[in-house]
Amino acid sequence: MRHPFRSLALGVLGTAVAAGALVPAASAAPPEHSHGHQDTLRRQAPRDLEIGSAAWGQRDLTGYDKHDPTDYQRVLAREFGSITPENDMKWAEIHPEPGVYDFSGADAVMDFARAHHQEVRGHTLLWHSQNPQWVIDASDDWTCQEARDVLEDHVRTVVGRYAGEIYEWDVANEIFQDDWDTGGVRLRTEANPFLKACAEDPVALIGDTFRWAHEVDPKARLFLNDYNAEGVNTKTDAYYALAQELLADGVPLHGFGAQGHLSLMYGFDTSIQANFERFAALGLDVAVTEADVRVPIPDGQDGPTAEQVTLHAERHDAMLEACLAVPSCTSFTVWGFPDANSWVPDVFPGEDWATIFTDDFGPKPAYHAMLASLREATPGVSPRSGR
Ligand code: 9MR
Repeated sequence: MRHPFRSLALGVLGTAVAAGALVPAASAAPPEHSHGHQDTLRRQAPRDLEIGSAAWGQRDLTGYDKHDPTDYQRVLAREFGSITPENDMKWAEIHPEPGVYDFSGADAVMDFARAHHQEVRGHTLLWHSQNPQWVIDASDDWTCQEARDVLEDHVRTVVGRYAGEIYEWDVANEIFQDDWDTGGVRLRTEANPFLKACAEDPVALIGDTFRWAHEVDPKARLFLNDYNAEGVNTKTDAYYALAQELLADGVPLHGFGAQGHLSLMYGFDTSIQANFERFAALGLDVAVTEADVRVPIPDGQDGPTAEQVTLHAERHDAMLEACLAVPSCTSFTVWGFPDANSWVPDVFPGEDWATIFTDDFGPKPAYHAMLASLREATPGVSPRSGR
């Protein structure tokens, strides 16, 4: 079903980009809410949908002073009802040495979120990337039991520390390879040190990781999460089969997250709603967990073109609308802001402008398109489900 609010969102967009071929540095301030409050994403979100952003506690939130917040902190508090620690809960940050945990960055996120009545999405417990050197070195010789012991201690310690305060956890992140990897779409039993040690039965390890997390934090909703997982494709087919297998085995799996890292270099897969619906039909929550839309900007081009700005907004909005259209979609998170804070320019030379705020914290047309879609979805009262 097509979301009825799409045309309204595009109407807002049309106005926003009509001003010129290239984008103004900062778009106009958001319109005032009818009750005199500033209209914000979190205020307009339906009651059963969190609108979130990634934030890097260690970099951007330590030393937070409520009497003297940075511009970044002000926007993070104002606009978002949920925060995902961009790096602070990853192994390399939180568990830098064997038996040594460093909670400083994660605690900074939790403290900020508490101060602003925000939810926190935990990220992440089982991943092939951003593991500390000691894990990489030790894993060469791990038996499966040794890998399990290390992982279990980590999961119980990290999830346990924040038990009751994290509404969703990306338990397993990017555990499937892509089409284009050697061997095609299959579990990452080479790149992921834990799955590698337990390559004989990686699904058992994945299931137990969810079980450990659930034991120490029974309230948290536990997710699988991946990129290139928006539409119906070979990777999401593999996730769908895995989800069925885990559920049949009684594993406390509660959700499927599509990261939503898009680029204007590629087309947009419109099957995201259909994909979400099939996971929802398994009884799972779904979420867009890391949305951003990269814009290719050739050398010498001064910012995105008007057409790129329109597409950047449309794709953010299309992901949000797919989420709004599926009652089981519980959160929509953008992967940080503004562009100066984004991971994109470091990793994709020639691509930029991926986030929804300009570097001086002006909301881009993508922000206005999202706000319009949320506004139409009735603030505070979800029209989507009876939950
Ligand atoms: O945004 C994160 C960046 O700061 C880190 O350097 C990077 C390390 O791999 O991870 C980025 O976040 C990733 C997320 O944790 C998982 N999905 C892909 C994200 C972008 O790489």
